[in-house]
Amino acid sequence: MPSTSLPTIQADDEWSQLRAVIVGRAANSCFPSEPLHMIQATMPEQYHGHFQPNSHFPKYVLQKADAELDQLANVLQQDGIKVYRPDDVDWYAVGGYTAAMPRDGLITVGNTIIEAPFSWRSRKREIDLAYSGILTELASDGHLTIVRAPKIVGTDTIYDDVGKPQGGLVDGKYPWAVNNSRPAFDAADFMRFGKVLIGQYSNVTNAKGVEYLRACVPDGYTVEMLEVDDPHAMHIDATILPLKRGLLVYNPLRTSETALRRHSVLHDWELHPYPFVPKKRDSPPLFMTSEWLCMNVLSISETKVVVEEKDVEFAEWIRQFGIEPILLPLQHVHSIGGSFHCATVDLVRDCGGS
Ligand code: ABU
Repeated sequence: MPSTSLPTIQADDEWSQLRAVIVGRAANSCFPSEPLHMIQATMPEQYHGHFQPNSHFPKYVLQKADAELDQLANVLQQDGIKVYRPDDVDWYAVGGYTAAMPRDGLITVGNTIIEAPFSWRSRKREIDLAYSGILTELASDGHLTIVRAPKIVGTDTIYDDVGKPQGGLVDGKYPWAVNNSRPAFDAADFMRFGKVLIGQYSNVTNAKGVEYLRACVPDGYTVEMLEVDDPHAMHIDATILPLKRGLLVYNPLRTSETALRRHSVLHDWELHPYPFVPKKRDSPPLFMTSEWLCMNVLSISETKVVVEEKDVEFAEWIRQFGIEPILLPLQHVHSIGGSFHCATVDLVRDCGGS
């Protein structure tokens, strides 16, 4: 039964029954233009040449991606979930990227929606341009706090030596593509486990960004950082996947049970490494991500999860945990940068007792 009224904004985890959600839009998306060293650090090598100023994704990708997102929105609405869609933006005209990946820019923590202080210059206006309408509408909920990202006045200092190739090991570690001169994070570098958020440092999330997030979350919430072994790290949502309370799947190429057990909230959880290496797909091209996107699912509840229809191996594997996979197409959205988790922001979940 489609629902019309919005319950109070509140989401504390990734798995409780979903009641309201933002579903992104693909129209007019452009390849993000960032300094070469950032593209080298985060994007698949064979596609580096695409990341130029004002370079659209192929038209067929955007058209099919929007059809996929519309279908997702319809399926969720038919399940009684209230769906919000961003405004249309001409990303070419504004030198921006997309409205298809709202998870990167917004995170609901309890009754607070926090806007990410993006490191990418191509994303600085993304929330203003595409989501102001939604945020204004939601602000009429008297219980909601919206924390907008600080505006940068003058030169952004987040990149060192712009234009100069960077890379190579420093003290045995790969340096991240951003420095720590101002707070920066992408919201998709964090997952919610009740009153605890678990995140990762990455090529887009720095130490000041984590401190800033700690200052933004409501009282009683804490932010912990997971040890991840991934020089290309950008977003944690193909590295860990809490499928339901007490059960987490992880990408064993990026993190480990030892690292996860350091977080007391996971102390008594079942932790399962995904045992297969997902198959690579070239068509449509995965311009911006790895094949581990199969883990980037959207949970409707602790027993129902939306999975990409070609990820049959993953879908069958999660059935053993009592989870019913809902198979939907999203491969053209994958081309733009993410799957169901990236393409959505949950606004309301029934999280009592998380
Ligand atoms: N936000 C998508 C992450 C994809 C990946 O880690 O490969």
